[in-house]
Amino acid sequence: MRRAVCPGSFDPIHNGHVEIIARAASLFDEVIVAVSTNYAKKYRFTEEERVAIVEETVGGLRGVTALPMGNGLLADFCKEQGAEAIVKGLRSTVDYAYEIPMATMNRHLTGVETVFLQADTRFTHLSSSLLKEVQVLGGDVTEYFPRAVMKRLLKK
Ligand code: COD
Repeated sequence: MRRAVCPGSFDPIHNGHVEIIARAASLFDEVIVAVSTNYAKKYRFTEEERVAIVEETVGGLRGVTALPMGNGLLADFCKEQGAEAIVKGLRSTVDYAYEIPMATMNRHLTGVETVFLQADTRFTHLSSSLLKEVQVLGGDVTEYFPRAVMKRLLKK
């Protein structure tokens, strides 16, 4: 049984995330989407809401579940969950430069490997923060969010 973790803040999950999670699900038997919370940061959605939205959006994919991760170490979470790999999406060389030290540190901490999937070109310009900003200012972001997310964003 090959198990991987897709970690992130997912505040909220967008179609770039969904695409990476779906590809991870085709490579691994089980994928845990780990919803992380840095207690020093402000979020649009609570951790509980983010987990519920992720579950509603990708919980129907084979082998995919969502779990809260709090503010603990990702490497420890992976060990606790028996995951051998972390799967992340890379949008650009900026992401690459940011991710490599974390991947190296996570491997040092518990031996967990990081697998990088290149982001689909339809989504390389997306981040949750950019999308939230555009949505709050009245821009149309419907093509970038799953329907369940759009519904909740409009309610906020
Ligand atoms: N297309 C494809 N993939 C994307 C896109 C996109 N447009 N945008 C983001 N992604 C992928 C990336 O792989 C990203 O890592 C993941 O989706 C989640 O994205 P975000 O923005 O929700 O997540 P971040 O960057 O806020 O998440 C950072 C982590 C929570 C993964 C990181 O801070 C972490 O590991 N925290 C735990 C504490 C820890 O262990 N720290 C020490 C690290 S060595």
